[in-house]
Amino acid sequence: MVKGIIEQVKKRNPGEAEFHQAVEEVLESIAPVLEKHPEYKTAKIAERVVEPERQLMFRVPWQDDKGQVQVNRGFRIEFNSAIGPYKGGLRFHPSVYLGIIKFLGFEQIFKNSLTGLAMGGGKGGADFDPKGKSDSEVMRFCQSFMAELFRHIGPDTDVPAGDIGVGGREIGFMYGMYKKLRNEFTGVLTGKGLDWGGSLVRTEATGYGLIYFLLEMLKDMGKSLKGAAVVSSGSGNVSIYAVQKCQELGAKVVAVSDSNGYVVDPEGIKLNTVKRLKEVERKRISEYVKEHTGAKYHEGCNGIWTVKCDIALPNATQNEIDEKAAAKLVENGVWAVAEGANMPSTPEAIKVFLKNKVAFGPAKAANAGGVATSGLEMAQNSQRLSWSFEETDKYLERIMKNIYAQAKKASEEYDQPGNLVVGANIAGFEKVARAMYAQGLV
Ligand code: NDP
Ligand code: 2IT
Repeated sequence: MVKGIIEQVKKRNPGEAEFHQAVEEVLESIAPVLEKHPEYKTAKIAERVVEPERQLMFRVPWQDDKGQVQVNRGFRIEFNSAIGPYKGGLRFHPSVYLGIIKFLGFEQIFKNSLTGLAMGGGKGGADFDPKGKSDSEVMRFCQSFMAELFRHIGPDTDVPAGDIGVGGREIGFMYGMYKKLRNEFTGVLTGKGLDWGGSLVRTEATGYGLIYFLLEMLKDMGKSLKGAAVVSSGSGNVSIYAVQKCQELGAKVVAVSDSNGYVVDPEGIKLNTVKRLKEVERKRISEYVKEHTGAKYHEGCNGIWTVKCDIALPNATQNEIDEKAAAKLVENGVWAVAEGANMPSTPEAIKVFLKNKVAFGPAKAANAGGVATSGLEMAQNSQRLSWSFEETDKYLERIMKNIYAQAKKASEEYDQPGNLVVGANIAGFEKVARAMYAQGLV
């Protein structure tokens, strides 16, 4: 039965390979839930959950520093609001098109459900490349983007945040424009600055949350992070704070990357250098070896998976680990993989990990700490209060432990113990399905 739905999705959404991939994985996992609940079949819950409630595409014109007019395309997919307002990030990257935003929005539905907070699923972005642009160009782009998006979002309707290419700077420019157009100071975006409604821990949340989730996986294996060799791809928000937490807990992070290449530092990555290069100077990771001569830079980002490690953390982008890379990691003795990026392992790569009994933490569970802390930012905005770092961090840790427990329990209930892919998909789906069913045909 799910085969037919997958075929229909492919036909109705031609050329959107990433969206097809995400739908296929989730629907195959939840097939037994549909068998157990004939009422979901009659109500066509699966057919409805793969169709976004609303899809917005819009023109984003702006002027570069030379006075030339540029035109980009903006997106917001309001995918599912069964359990809360649409919630999910904005991605600014030249590769962005409808299929990417739809895959991300679809994944977000189940991820947000797993957090236990009241957040529906959404995602947006633009095919704009912030790289090499001046701050003024980024500001003009963000303002133009928000000049359209503002009419569709709101603190109880749809709450965007960051993702690839959208960090504190971009959120600031977009928030300013929203506030001006609506004449309202509300919690309409998360990832805001600490002086104007942001939450402590949001910057660190996805990386920290990933490691809290990984610790639960390791606990069940009787292992720890102490002395473990870790490879973390990317050198953006997720990778930086995952590396920080790993190092704090005694692991040795030996490699990080960006879209051009990767650095291997056998003595352990010096995170302060990475942070300065990436967060402040917005430079390439290749610059790292100028300061640390014991380290080596290699061109090409995917080679990072040939670096020997115990734990692999794909923290850059979708489909960055293919079957061959997974096989190489296994050959080199990897024993755990936890996904900080969204859908970084191809379906074939996941099969390799599961077949070889590598502990595997799937993205929608393992990287939910970012959106969970966004949920905590929304809660603080509603209270007009700010919580302490320790309090927020503890809350995040509790949420990640709970997500692990839910995914593990569902995998056991559905006779696939140890398969957290199936466990997370089922646990995330069940709550959304119950809510959709209860709310009738809307
Ligand atoms: P950033 O923009 O901060 O960093 C992205 C990093 O990944 C950069 O090092 C970038 O390199 C690299 N990268 C981006 N695209 C590619 C590509 N096509 N090939 C190789 N490397 C690439 O983004 P985030 O750290 O926020 O996001 C990373 C991943 O985590 C994404 O999959 C995102 O969806 C996911 N995620 C993010 C959350 C968040 O809260 N920020 C929450 C949950 C998931 P370069 O600088 O060269 O572009
Ligand atoms: O993929 C993700 O979960 C994010 N980019 C974070 C979304 C959010 O709303 O904080």
